[in-house]
Amino acid sequence: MLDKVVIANRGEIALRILRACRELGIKTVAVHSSADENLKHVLMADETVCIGPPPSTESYLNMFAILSAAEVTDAVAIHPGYGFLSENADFAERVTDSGFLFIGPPADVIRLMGDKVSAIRAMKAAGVPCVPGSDGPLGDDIGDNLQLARDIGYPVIIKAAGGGGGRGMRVVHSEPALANAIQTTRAEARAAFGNDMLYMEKFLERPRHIEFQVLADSHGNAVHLFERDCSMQRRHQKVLEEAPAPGISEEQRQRMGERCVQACLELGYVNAGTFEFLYQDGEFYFIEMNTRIQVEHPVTEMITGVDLVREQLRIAAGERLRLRQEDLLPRGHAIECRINAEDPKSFVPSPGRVELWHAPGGPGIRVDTHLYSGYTVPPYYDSMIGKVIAWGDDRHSAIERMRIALSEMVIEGIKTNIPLHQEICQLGAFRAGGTDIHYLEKRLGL
Ligand code: MV4
Repeated sequence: MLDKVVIANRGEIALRILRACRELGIKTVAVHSSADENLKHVLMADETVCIGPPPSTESYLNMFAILSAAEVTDAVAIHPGYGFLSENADFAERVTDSGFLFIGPPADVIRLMGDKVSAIRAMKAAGVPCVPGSDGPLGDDIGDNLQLARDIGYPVIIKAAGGGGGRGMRVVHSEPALANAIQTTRAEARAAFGNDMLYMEKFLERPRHIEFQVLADSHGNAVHLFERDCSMQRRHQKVLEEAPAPGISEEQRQRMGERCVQACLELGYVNAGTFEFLYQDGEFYFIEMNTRIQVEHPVTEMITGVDLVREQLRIAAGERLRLRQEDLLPRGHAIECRINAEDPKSFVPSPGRVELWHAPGGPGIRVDTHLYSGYTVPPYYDSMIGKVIAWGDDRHSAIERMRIALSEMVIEGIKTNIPLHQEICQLGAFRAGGTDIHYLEKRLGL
């Protein structure tokens, strides 16, 4: 097993990684900004290194500082968590070139998936269904682009190859708007990503966001761990996730999972990964692949019993997957509520001192958080302070357990979005299941 791992992240995921390391007997190094000396995992880690001032550009995004910390502590591997440098191919490359293991896929696979045009091309080649679209980058000939949009059928969506997660895209409803939309999106993409490559897809108007979890080892073995429904979102920020996705047949789940596994094998994918799909009118359409552990990984853990972060560490250590596809059976239903330090109505961040914290509990309740009474949530980072996960025999029982857990939870001193989650759990459309990606924003009157 690995001897010592640098945890290149903060908050709940850093604590989650630390716990997985402990279980495997791996020593931990917490690297943190000067604003994060009191983070729970920093207090718990075997060693700590301050890597810079509060702004993440000077700390959690500072590759040299993180690599230096790995060197001085004699660590063997770096776990990037999610966000920050987790999907930065140049970082992965520098990690391995410096003689450390990167706990994620090879740098060239991260790079391939980071370019959405090449990602879609690879998926199509592997037999994964994609959105009808341009099959490559858009050229500058407006005549060609008009013909392409006509063939696809309006509305279409123009996306930046370097974008993803909601950045760098524009919907076009009719022919007269196309030329301008391409021009504007290209200029934005050049400024934001230093890459002005664009592609075009049919715009799906009422999709759900469903993603498949995979694990692949470095010996050519891969499994899928079914899907999550992440449709409950606001401004591209997921609010609540669940597994399995309501209303997906066992046959379709198996078929899509198998295609994702096949794609992993063809890509030379290693470690944990997620295939993101839009799902509409009974069909799946691949949009992007995430090459990291995700915030919402616990719902998959709850229905499969697999510790995904432990698997990431084992895979990075060169172990073979012990999981066999035929042994993986989804059991029950899990829901995750992301708890943010923010005003539940205006969504304005609400950092500050947590005066009182009481965790919910009971059968089927899991809380992933770095919160403790007396902890001060700093203003510099993402406002997510934890996640409550409820498991039940079926979806209804998971929702009821979640409602009780939310009502038990006490966080005083800062505002949180717990009231929003309580409201969602009471909504008829949510309780029925299968709401689309626009449901929450419409419901909130945005
Ligand atoms: C789309 C789409 C509809 N049609 N592509 C937004 C984030 C990025 N991952 C892809 N996104 C979308 N791509 C086609 N062809 C609608 C979205 C979209 C979305 C997707 C997933 C979750 C939330 C979303 C919110 C708005 C738009």
